[in-house]
Amino acid sequence: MNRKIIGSILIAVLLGFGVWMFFQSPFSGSTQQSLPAGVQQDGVSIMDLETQKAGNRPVKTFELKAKETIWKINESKEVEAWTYNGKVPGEPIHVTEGDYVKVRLKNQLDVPVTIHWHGMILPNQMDGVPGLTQDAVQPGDTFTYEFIANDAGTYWYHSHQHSSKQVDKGLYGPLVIEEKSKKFEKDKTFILDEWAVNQEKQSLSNMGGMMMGSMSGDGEADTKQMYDTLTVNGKSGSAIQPLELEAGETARLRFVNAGYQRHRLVFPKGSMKVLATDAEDVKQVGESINTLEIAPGERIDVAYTKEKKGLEVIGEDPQLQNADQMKIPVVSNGKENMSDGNDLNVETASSIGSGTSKGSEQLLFDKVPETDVSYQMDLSMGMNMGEGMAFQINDKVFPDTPMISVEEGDIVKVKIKNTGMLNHPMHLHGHRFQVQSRNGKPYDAPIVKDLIHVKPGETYTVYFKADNKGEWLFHCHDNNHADRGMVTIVDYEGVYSPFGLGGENSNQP
Ligand SMILES: [Cu+2]
Repeated sequence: MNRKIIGSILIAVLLGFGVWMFFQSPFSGSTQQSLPAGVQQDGVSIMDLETQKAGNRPVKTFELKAKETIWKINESKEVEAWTYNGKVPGEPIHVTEGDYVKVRLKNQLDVPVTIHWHGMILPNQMDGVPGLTQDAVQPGDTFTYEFIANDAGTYWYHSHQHSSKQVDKGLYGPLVIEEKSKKFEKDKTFILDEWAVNQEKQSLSNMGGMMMGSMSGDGEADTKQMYDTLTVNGKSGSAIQPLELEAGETARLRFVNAGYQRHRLVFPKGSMKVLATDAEDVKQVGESINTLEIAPGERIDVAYTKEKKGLEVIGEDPQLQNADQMKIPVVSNGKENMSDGNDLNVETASSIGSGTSKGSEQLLFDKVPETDVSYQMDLSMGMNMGEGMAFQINDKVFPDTPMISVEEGDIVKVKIKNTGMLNHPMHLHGHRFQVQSRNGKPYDAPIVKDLIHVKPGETYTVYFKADNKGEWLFHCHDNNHADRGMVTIVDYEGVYSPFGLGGENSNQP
């Protein structure tokens, strides 16, 4: 072979490698990349699907300004946060069941943002997913979200643009839909999160080797290395605002995990009952637990009774990293001694409620339904040349992951299996699913949710009805994983999305 030919082969190989690298990086810069073919063809645009109308419902209007804020986490820690209305969590949105909600988003940041209404069953074009249900809202622009607050419960909202960064920086807030007649006079929401304050947030690009070396087996190796500070409603340690309750008084406490790490909250024994998970009421089975495990993106409501006078504490399981930073003091008259938050003792976990075994009061299906569509979802980890770790669905990264193709009215079965080493809280937009079995063992009492925490080695079978036409994401809510590929789309036949990834709007779902 002469030199010329060898040279040409070399160039061809390098070019091929370059092209391959290009396609390995789904979200790089302003490169326009196509959604899977089925999403952008056939039938009606999702923008022409029916939206909701206020009619004679009470209209509740809010304005959320996305802006940068220096946020004080406690006396010694502050961060450059991105916020809705200058605080972390963002402006609370509290409405009553049946209200018509209008939220005007004004973007005062210098990056594009959106708002996704996590857990809400709403029209597709209000779902806030850039590149799929809208274009990202550009700096200086506004966008108005409108929907009916149909189903009482605990929800939250967050940006769905480059979420691994934007939600991490504080772009989230609570959305609470109250029942028309409230069951509890006291009602408080606590949003849990974690931050990288004293360290640069590490990238999963260079974490692979390190992580393998320190696998702790709890599926949290990556987040534990990435973050050093835990917060409750944006505050850490002794800066966390106490909950005020009289002895004997019961309150509804709504917990939301806005972070990417699972948390385990311990309550005084016998003080707590779970009321709802992901806005669905659960059965009261008399099982006594004093510990709640909350997955990233998940919501759990409890009824908590302060048993005694004096100080009580609800806090992170002391066995978990940085648990001291996540303690909610419960006080009666504010005179309790808690000058040093570190003196607050958290009881030990005696029994762990996973939130998935109690069963929902209202089921989607009375018995295991006949299915029209079956989808096997294998969650795995891999490496991408030059990109570091990849998080895959059926060995592919988004947007190359196989879609869940449905027709309106279909009953869809999804079997989710985690073959990797990290936890994956899988969240479905615009629908709720019924979790029917875990590791092949059917639940006596199935549970209805929109997020299921699938740990290494676990398999869950869930069912949902395709009754909300559109293009919807089904993805891991550890957005660091979603960012690296663990995303797919529930694609309805007969509709298409007129939007696209990247492009001049830098859409990055
Ligand atoms: Cu994940």
